[in-house]
Amino acid sequence: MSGKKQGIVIKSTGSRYRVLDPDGNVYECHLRGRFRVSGVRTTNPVAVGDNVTFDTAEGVIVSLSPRKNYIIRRASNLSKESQIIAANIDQAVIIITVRMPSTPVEFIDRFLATAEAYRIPAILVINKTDLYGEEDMEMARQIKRVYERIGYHVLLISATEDNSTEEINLLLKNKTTLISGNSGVGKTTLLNRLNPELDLRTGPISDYHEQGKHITTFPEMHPLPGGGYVIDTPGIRGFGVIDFDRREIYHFFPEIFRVSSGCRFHNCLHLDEPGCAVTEAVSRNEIEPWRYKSYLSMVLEDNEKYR
Ligand SMILES: Nc1nc2c(ncn2[C@@H]2O[C@H](COP(=O)(O)OP(=O)(O)OP(=O)(O)O)[C@@H](O)[C@H]2O)c(=O)[nH]1
Ligand SMILES: [Mg+2]
Ligand SMILES: [Zn+2]
Repeated sequence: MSGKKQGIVIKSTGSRYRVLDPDGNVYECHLRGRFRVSGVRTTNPVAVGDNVTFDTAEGVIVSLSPRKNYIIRRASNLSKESQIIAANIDQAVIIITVRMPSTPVEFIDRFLATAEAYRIPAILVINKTDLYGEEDMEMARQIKRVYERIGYHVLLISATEDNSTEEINLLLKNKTTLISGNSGVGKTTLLNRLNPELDLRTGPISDYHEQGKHITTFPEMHPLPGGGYVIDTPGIRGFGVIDFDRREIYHFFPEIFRVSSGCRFHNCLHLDEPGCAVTEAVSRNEIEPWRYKSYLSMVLEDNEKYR
């Protein structure tokens, strides 16, 4: 006898799907031949975070509920196919580290701009504070000041220490949160801390390269003990890359957008136009110069190397 159930997709590899039902049972499912989702051509028509109806006996996903949002990444530059990283996300956490490995601020800014473009609220988490010397700590505090001034929530934590994850616990409660950040910053370690039952695999950092090794290979959703879900993602690829229209990028830097209404030209790109309120704000230090630099690099540069 076959029964139909509602569930949420917690893992999607493109051919196999793991589905969690409301009672906490997990089913291995697949899609039947011609399952189509209108609109996007993707390598995985059903993604982590999708709400689905599935047949428990056959392990077949039969229908997909409409999505609130989803994040995509192009499979490769030339390919028209995209991978859906996750669907129905309430917020994103970007984990960065000042040391072991050190995250370039430009990475933070690209990530935050992408989250803005998707209209997904982002929280910045600076991890591994237990490893920081005085200088590293000063850098961490400066990053915190800069991004808090823009309006982001910023936390300093150490995922390996008991007492520093209470605040983040509260922020994640009852929400679906995408966890992103470069390989080795401690995404999976943090999830293990938040839900010790998970016991997920984490990786060593090689001292030589100070880089992680992409231990997590597919996005995967995990329940939190207090309610809510977190989606662990593989390294930098965790967050989708948008094909930004260069004329729109300033919309995704909130502090730049705020002052841009004062620019003389309505189509100002904030490069070197006369009467640009943005470059004036930068010269008065009202906009952090590194943020403006990140903005410039996104407008001027080929996005290729960030894919
Ligand atoms: N000292 C210290 N080490 C940490 C902390 N968080 C993570 N680590 C270590 O950093 C290494 C990498 O952690 P992971 O959790 O595997 O990193 P990840 O971000 O999941 O990496 P990928 O899955 O490759 O994207 C592991 O050896 C962790 O033990 C921390 O707060 N302090
Ligand atoms: Mg990981
Ligand atoms: Zn301007």
